[in-house]
This record gives sequence, structure tokens and C-alpha cells, in this order.
Amino acid sequence: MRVEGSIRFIILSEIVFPILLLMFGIYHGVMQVLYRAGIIKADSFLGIDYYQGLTLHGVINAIVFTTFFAVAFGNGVVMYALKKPLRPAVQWIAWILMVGGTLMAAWAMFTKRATVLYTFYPPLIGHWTFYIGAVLLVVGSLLPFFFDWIPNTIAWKRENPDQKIPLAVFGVMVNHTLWTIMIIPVAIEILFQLFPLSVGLVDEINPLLARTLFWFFGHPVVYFWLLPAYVMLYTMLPKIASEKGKLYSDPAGRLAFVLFLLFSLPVGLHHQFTEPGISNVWKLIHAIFTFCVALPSLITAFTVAASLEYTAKAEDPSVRNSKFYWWTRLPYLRLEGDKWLFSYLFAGLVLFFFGGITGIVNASYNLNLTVHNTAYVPGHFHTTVGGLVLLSFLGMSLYMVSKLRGTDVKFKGLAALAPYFWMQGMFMFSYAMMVGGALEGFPRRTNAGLTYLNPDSPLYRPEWVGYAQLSVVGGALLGIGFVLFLIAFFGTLFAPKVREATIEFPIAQAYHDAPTPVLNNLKGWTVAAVVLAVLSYIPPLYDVTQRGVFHNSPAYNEQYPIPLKQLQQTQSQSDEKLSLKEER
Ligand code: HAS
Repeated sequence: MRVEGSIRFIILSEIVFPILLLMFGIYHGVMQVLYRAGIIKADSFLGIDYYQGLTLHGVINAIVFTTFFAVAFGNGVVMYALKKPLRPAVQWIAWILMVGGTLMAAWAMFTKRATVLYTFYPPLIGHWTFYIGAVLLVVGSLLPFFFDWIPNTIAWKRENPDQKIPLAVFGVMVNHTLWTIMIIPVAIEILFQLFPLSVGLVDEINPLLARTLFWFFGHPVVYFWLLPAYVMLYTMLPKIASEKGKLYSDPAGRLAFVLFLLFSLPVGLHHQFTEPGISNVWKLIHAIFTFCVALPSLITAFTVAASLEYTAKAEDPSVRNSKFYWWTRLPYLRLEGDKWLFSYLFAGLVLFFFGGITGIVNASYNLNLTVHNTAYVPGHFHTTVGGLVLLSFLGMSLYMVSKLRGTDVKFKGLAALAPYFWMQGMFMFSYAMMVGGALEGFPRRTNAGLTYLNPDSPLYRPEWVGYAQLSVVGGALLGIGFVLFLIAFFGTLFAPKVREATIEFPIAQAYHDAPTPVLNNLKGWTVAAVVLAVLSYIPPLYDVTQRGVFHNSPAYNEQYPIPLKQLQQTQSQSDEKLSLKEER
């Protein structure tokens, strides 16, 4: 499908702009391993301090890059699959809000006015531009959904009453529906707690309420990152693997997306198992729902494997009767046509296999008490969001740029190798983080090179040194993988145009394609998802406003990590004792 003018510019820039920012984001990831291993023994480097770098790393990689990509990919998929144009006015307003909001937040982070990490937990508080910037980014990301994708899908359904919405569009619509719902709690946190505190309208807020509202958003958001990758796995991976490739089951894909809509929301308390002030019963209920939300990923694992098996056997009938040998027929490192893209999705899948297992460990209430706040948790999420999600987004960004620019993919060999460097680096990094975290309690979010891994420090912990060093080797491989990708990306972006600019995707047909009327209409499922989310959050939210508030809680003094009030009380008690003694 030809694409020109402002829509082409907008989609292209929604890919290029966040990749430029991602260069800072990933640079700060490499810096993290250097700080933590004590290779950089300082609290800042080139004017950016440890926690500022960690904030940039988390916000750019996990919030900005993913949101821009979800919009660019959604725009492309909806336009291509429904063959309907997008509205330039809607797209421009969305673009201005997203780019403007990101620049506001970036200014606050780069000028050290918002060193609050990507979770922005109070009492950490940032400049108001950080919060308003985030709100603008999010509002902008919703406009295409409400004013382009929904009207276009309704129009398409009217014109094609007997057909199912294309699965890729279905996945994109589920994802943005989920996004719309999950934004409500975090918007309440930002607009009614953090922003007023930041501009001085209020003096104090309830931090436990803020954290609970954050995680009401903070876990579903991981599925907002994941679902575009799942759209690619279901609808595109088989076709990338072979012209004859087919998706094994279209209904399985729809069921997985609907289950994500239902179960992504009532799970946030699994990030708060260790919080006092929330009843254990509700933590357990959220733990059970967390196991439910793993189900659609298990469905995906089997369906994707079946699609690959079908595809390999269709491509090479000589392996038709083999149980496992067909694995050797997949294009792991091939450069014909678009086959280079296979390596991104495959390397991502392998990493996600471990991301999933470690997620289940996290979710298991009692095991979580061992791994929470240790390096195990970043070990887990780097094999999910830093694995399948990042690799599929990078690969698809390169693919879309070549189509939208009308250029050939340049340095294809490097492009196809990059994900394997990334995968290997991530294995080393995550292994070090997970084992160090789970078995030895190596902490997360800590500039350990200054303290625990510094032999001159009284806090020195020699048993963590090996893990930190291994994570540096992993970090270096990750850096190399990303540089290889950048060479191919910018080579392709600036290559001479060889054909007209198009938007197109390698969409596979389904092998099993039974009608699925129950799954087709998202209205009922959306209502059910909202009801489940509200029911699962009313009691914990009530809890945090009652049991989570400590009135007159004493302030802390930087010099004494003991509550001031307690110090004063101790002081006055000893004064009293002294005067009693003197009286006697
Ligand atoms: Fe998670 C913490 C539980 C999935 C991201 N997670 C995080 C954090 C992030 C994150 C960023 O219960 C840290 C937040 C922070 O800063 O504190 N997570 C889970 C569970 C799942 C899960 C149960 N997480 C994700 C995904 C993420 C992500 C996806 C990003 C995209 N997570 C937790 C918990 C915590 C947590 C606790 C809090 C920990 C704490 O204490 O702080 C599940 O959805 C996972 C289900 C996945 C599967 C895997 C299916 C496998 C597939 C691959 C098949 C491969 C094939 C190829 C076919 C069941 C689809 C062949 C493979 C070969 C090996 C050859």
C-alpha cells in the first residue's frame, strides 16, 4: 500500500525519534554495569549521576520507546490491514503531543530536575514538567486509537459484516484498549498526588496509595509492551520464515489476546507483596490472577512453535515426519528478502522463554520474598522487555523504515547478527543478575562499585564481585549488538530510494481459521476487564487509605537515619531521667 506526505513523515519519525533517544537509554544501560562493577568508581560520569542515568535508562527504554513504537506499529498495521487511510489532523495533534511531552520530560531528566526512576515513587519528587510531559505523551498516544483506528475498524466491519477483523488489527485494538484502562490509575496518581506535590499545592501525600496506583498501571504496562511483539509472532513470523508459512491457529491467537485483556489488570499487587498496609488476602488473590495472565503466554508458546513446525515442514517436505529435525530448517541466519527479520523474533523468543519462567518465580508469593528488590528482578525483566520486546521492536523498526523510505535494508548481515549478540549478552547479564540476586542477595538500583564492590569500603561483599564482572561482559556484548543494529538502521534510513514508499507487512494466512463469534466483539470483554480490575482493587485501595497511613510520622534527617521524632523522644526521655536522678 502506497503511503505519502504527512502520514509517511509521521510514522517514520515515530520510529526514528525514539531510536535516537534509545541511543542515550542503552548507553546508560552500559554505564549501569560499569558503575555496579566498580569499573567506574564515582557517583557521576560526564556530568550525569548514577540515579539520573538510571532514570534516563528506564524512562527512555521502557516508556518512551515502547509507546512511540506501539503507535507507529498500530498506525501501520491498521492502515495496511484495513486498507483505509489515516486522518492527518488526528495524527499531527498526536505527534505534537507525544514529541512535545517527551521533550518536556527529557529536559527535566537531563537537567537533573527529575531523578525519580521510571517508577517515580514518592517521596522522590520531580519537576512538574516531568509529570506533565508524561501525561502529554500518553494522551497523544491515545488519539490515533480513538479517532483513527476505532472509526476505521467500525467502518471496515460495516463493509465486511461476515468477516473477522484481521488478527493483527484485533491484537493492536486489544492492546490500546488495555492501555486506555491502565492509564486511569496512574493519571490519578500523577494529577492528584505527584503534580500538586511537585508545584507545592500540597505538603504531603500518601506514598502507599501512590505506589498502589502506580502498580495498577505498572504491571499491565508490561503487556502493553509485549502485545505488539505477540502480533508479530502470531501474524508475521510464519510468513517471514517462509513464503509457505502459516499461523497454526487464528482462534488461539484471539483467545490469547482476550485473556490478556481480562487478566493483565488485577495483578499489580504482586509488585507489593512486601508492603505493609495491604492485606495478605488481596496479595494472594493478585498472585492467583498473575498465574492466570501467564496462560495466554503459554498458549502463545505452543501456537508459535506449532506455526514454526508447520512452516518448516511446508518449506521442506523431507522433514515432514520428523519430531524435532524440522527445527534445523528454520532461517536462523539468512539474508534473502525479509528473512533477516526472523533472527530478531527468534532470539527474542528464546530469551522470553527464560523471562516467562522467572516471571512465574516472581509471582510465587513466597519465592518473591527471596528475590524482591534484588538483582534477580532486573535479570527477569531484561529477558522480557529487554529481550523479546526490544528485539522485535528493533527488527520491525528497521523493516518499517526500509518500506517507508523505499530503500533496501543495508548491512543486512550485521542486521541479522545483531540480535544474536544481544541474546548472548543478555544471557550473561541476566544470568549474573539472577543468580547473584536470588542466591546471594545482590541488590538492584545500587551503585555497588562505590560501596559493596569497593574493597576499601566497610560494606565490601567479595561474593558479589564475580556476578558484577560477568554482567560487564554481558553489557559489552549488548552494546556491540546495538551498535550493529544502528549501523544497519541508519544505513537503511539514509540509503538511496530504490522503489516507492509503502506500508506493508508479511501477514500469514491461518491453518486453522474457525469462526470465533464470541471472541470477535471486544465490547463485552472490555466491560468484564474493567469490572474485574475495579473489584480486585477496591479492597486494597481501601486498605492503603486506612492501614497505610501513619499520622504524624516523623521526618528523617540526612545525618541520622533515625526518625527525628524518635531522636527527640529519646532525648527528652533521657533528659527526664537525668533530672529525676538529680532531684533524687
Ligand atoms: Fe514481569 C517484575 C511476574 C512477564 C516486565 N516484570 C517485572 C518488572 C518488569 C517486568 C519491568 O509476580 C520490574 C518492575 C520494577 O521495576 O520493579 N512477569 C511476571 C509474570 C509474567 C511476567 C508472571 N514481565 C513480564 C513481561 C514483561 C515484564 C512480559 C515485559 C515485557 N514480574 C513479575 C513479578 C514482578 C515482575 C511478580 C515483581 C517482582 C518484584 O518482586 O519486584 C508472565 O506474564 C510471564 C509469562 C510467560 C511465559 C513464557 C512463554 C514462553 C514463550 C516463548 C516460547 C519460545 C519458543 C521458542 C516457542 C509463560 C512465549 C523456542 C525456545 C527455545 C528455548 C528453543
